[in-house]
Amino acid sequence: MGSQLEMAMEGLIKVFHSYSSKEGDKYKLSKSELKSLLQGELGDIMCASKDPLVAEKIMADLDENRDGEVDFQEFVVLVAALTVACNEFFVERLNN
Ligand SMILES: [Ca+2]
Ligand SMILES: [Ca+2]
Repeated sequence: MGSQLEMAMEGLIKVFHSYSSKEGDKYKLSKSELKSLLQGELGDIMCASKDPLVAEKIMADLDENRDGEVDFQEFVVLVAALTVACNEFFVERLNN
């Protein structure tokens, strides 16, 4: 039995691979794989954004090495940024 953090990390890895293995390179998210991950796993955040091109923008931001796909290392940058944003929201609510 892992700790809560270990289970969270394992969950992150599992989610990434369940989407990245659908087509092409098994270890990278293509644009359509990234889109279905965002819609399937981050639906609330995606709905909050009214921008129809948000997936394209996220893709362009994340793809550091410009190979047209998002690998795990690039993906965790997104998760870390979103987690920081959620934490700020959480802390704000605690203090009010
Ligand atoms: Ca893939
Ligand atoms: Ca890339």
